[in-house]
Amino acid sequence: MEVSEEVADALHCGKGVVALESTIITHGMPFPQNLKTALSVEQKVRQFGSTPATIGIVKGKIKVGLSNEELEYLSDPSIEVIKTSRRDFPVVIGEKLNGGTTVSGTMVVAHMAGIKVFVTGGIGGVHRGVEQTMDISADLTELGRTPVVVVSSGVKSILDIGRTLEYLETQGVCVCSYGNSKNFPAFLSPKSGFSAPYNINDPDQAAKIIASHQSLGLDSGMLIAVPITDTYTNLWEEIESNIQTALEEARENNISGREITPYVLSRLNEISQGKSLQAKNNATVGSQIAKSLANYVT
Ligand code: PSU
Ligand code: MN
Repeated sequence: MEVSEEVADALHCGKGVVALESTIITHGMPFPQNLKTALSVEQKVRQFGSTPATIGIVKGKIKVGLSNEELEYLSDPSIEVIKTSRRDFPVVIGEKLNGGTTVSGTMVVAHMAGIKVFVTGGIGGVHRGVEQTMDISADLTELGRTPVVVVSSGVKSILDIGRTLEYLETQGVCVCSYGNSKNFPAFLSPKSGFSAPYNINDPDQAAKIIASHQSLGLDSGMLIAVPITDTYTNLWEEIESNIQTALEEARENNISGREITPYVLSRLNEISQGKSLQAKNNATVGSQIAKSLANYVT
């Protein structure tokens, strides 16, 4: 594992550090939007007082704090990159391949590096049709076993949101909505029809709760769900019908396993616009939380 100088310094000085994933770059968005979004998310983290640490794997080396050149390299659609969750590390590292780390993969590395807060757009969840496929994202079990706080928008509506929340409860994950309501957000809507068990109102309250989570030594993670703040909400109904179409298409084309999330998302252009907006909004909140946590813990 190689930690960049900037990130190592920030960790050493007890500054706020925010981990960022790279699957969103390698398997989440088309070029050049992927690179642009990655850079502007890092910029947001800096603007609100913490240090960004984008995590990924370059030629078998785990990087904590990818340089701009490395970000450019991984963004290039012509190079081969493996979508890397916990299960994929042995092969990606052993065979010296490139890896875009998912939420699960990024949590594994963030924890190794001592980073407590991780910001992303949306996490994986229980897929619709789980009764047939048993497709439950490794992100959920990772949240159950790795003590990292994940700040994300609500779960995408390509997933089964109710079952995702049930599964997080089973895994012992503390789930909190962020802002002024207990509504658990869906990715492009402030409401999913489900409630989060807890609500957090500001960075200081988040830091206080995270600090007590840490002092108890619970091995599980936490999920802080930030609702959308913008006007994409009105795309909601249109997106729902597009999701149905994309899921049917995926079934007809026998797309399953780790290919399903990137496939369905690539069929939904509206989500792609919402995505960079959400990532930036979450980066703002996550940076403030990490900064506040740094003060709290010292
Ligand atoms: N949700 C998105 N965009 C993404 C992902 C999820 O809106 O790019 C990625 C994240 O990296 C997440 C992963 O961890 O997909 C989940 O994949 P799966 O459903 O195969 O577990
Ligand atoms: Mn899956």
